Amino acid sequence: MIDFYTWNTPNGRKLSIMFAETGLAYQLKPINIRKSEQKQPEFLKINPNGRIPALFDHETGQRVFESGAGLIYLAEKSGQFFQQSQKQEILSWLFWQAGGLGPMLGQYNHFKSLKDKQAYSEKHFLCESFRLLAVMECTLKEQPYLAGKEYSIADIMCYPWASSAMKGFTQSHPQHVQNYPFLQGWLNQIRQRPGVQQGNAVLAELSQSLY
Ligand SMILES: N[C@@H](CCC(=O)N[C@@H](CS)C(=O)NCC(=O)O)C(=O)O
Repeated sequence: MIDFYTWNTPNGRKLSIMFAETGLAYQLKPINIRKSEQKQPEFLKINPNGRIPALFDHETGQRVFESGAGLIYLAEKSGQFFQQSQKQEILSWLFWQAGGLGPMLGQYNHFKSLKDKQAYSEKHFLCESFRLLAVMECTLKEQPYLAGKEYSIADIMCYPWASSAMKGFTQSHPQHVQNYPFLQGWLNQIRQRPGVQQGNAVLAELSQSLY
C-alpha cells in the first residue's frame, strides 16, 4: 500500500489523477497546507522540502517527494503512461513543468493576489506564463499529446496547472486565451477522462482548490 500525502492543489492533483488512471491502491493522507501541516517533523521525514505531494510505499520502504518523481514512480510501478517510445520527450516535459510552468504560474498567482500590488512583478510573471502556455500550444498544434501520439505522464504533469491557469485567464484575459485553441482542445479532451475526473473529485472532497 502507498501512503499519498496531499492537499487540493494543482501539484496534489497530478498524483490523485495518476492513482485514478492507473488503479494503484493508496491510502490518502491529507496534509492541510493552510495549517502548515507540511512543516511538521513527521511529514518532513517523507519530504524534507516540506511541500505536497509526497508518497511512502510500504511495500518497498521507499519515500518519494516532488510530483514529477512521484509520477515516474507510479508509472514504473504500474507499467503505464511512461512509454519507452516517448521516454525522452516525457522526461523533457516533466522537467519543463517543474522548472517553468508550475513556478511561473505560482509566482503570478502570488503577485496578483498581493494587496500591495507590485505591477512589474505581476506583469513579468504574467508574460512568462503566457509564453509557457504558447509553448504548449505550438506543440499541441502538431501532435495530440505533449510527448507525442500517446497520453502519458507528461500530460498528467502539465494538465492541472494549465487547466487552472486557463480557467483564471478566461476570466481575467478573455481575448488572450483565444490564442490557445489547441491547448483548449487538449484540456477539454483530458478533462473528460474518467481517471482525471475521479482524481479531481477525490481531492475536492478534502477542500476547495487553493488555485
Ligand atoms: N516542485 C514541487 C512543488 C510542490 C509545491 O509547491 N507544493 C505546494 C502546493 S501546490 C505546497 O506544498 N505549498 C506549501 C508551502 O509552500 O509550504 C512539486 O512538483 O512537487
